[in-house]
Amino acid sequence: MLLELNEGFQKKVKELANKLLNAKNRLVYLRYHRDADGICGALLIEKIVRVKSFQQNNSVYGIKNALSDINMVYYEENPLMVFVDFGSGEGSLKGLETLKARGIEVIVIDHHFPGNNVEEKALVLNSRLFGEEDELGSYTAGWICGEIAKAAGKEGEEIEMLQRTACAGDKSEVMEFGEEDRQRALVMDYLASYSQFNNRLAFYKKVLKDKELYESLLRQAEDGLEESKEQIKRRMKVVEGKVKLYTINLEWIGHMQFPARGKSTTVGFETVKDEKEVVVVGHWKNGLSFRINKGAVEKGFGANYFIEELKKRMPDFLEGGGGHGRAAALRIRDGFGEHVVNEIKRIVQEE
Ligand SMILES: [Mn+2]
Repeated sequence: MLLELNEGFQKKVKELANKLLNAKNRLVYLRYHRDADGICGALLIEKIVRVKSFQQNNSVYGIKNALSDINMVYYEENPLMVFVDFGSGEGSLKGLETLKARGIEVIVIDHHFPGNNVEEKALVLNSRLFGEEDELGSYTAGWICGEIAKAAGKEGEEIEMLQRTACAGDKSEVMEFGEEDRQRALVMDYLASYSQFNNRLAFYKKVLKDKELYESLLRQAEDGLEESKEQIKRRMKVVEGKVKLYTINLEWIGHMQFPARGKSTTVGFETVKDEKEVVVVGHWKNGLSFRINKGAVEKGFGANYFIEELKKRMPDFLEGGGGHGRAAALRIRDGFGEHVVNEIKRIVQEE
């Protein structure tokens, strides 16, 4: 089953709890990833300290983000930035470095694959930094935020509920969750995909409390998910080779649609994950997303293997991103998604 997190983790949790408790007189500027895990994490941080919150629609924190944020807090004295469920990967290092150069203090709470020496750029609590095992990634950002809230002296069923919802959203087994948690996560993912409205945390809170609104959104989200499942199944193509490779062209899903492309890849993966050795690649014109089952990882076909191979074979096409064994995302030079997918097919088929 799951790995125990060590003492170092607990120490970091406590440190961040204190940092947030002591930030009462600072502007705390919170950015959260646009999915259930990110939203739950943000709601949990908000229990510790008052925040000004913004949804992050991109899982990479680039220099553009950093410059716009620096402008946003330009006249603030000693602001504290908190990133939840994104921002510690390789692609975010330059963004973090830019904030650091400006002297802004940044906390990053994440569980995606961390970039090299990211801890030198910010105060990072990423579950993957506490060992090599891929399962560490199951300690999601929302779950970690719940632990920080508890360490800050907050308690109650709502904290557990938000942690369970975060786990349900990311399909993590760290906490047992039920049907209601799954539904709650679905509603949040659904709302988050309409991110052009720049949803505030207050809005998510309202939806959770307003029964009628919640029920109506849940029905819409369930319908949307059913419909996309059918579409995704129809579009899955299979290549037999050293492992079974399923590809899904997700070009028809816009940037702001539900379910988002990464989650759509998961939807496709769910339908075939029990086969022997399976690699699922969802792709679009400037990116792709890997979901890989245990059998394929054990055979040596983890996401990191594919990414390393692609870097060797077509370095000019890859723009960043990353991941580990079972899940990863890649940004690709605009228009070259199809080429990269063809190379993945080659990798699977060649002798
Ligand atoms: Mn997450």
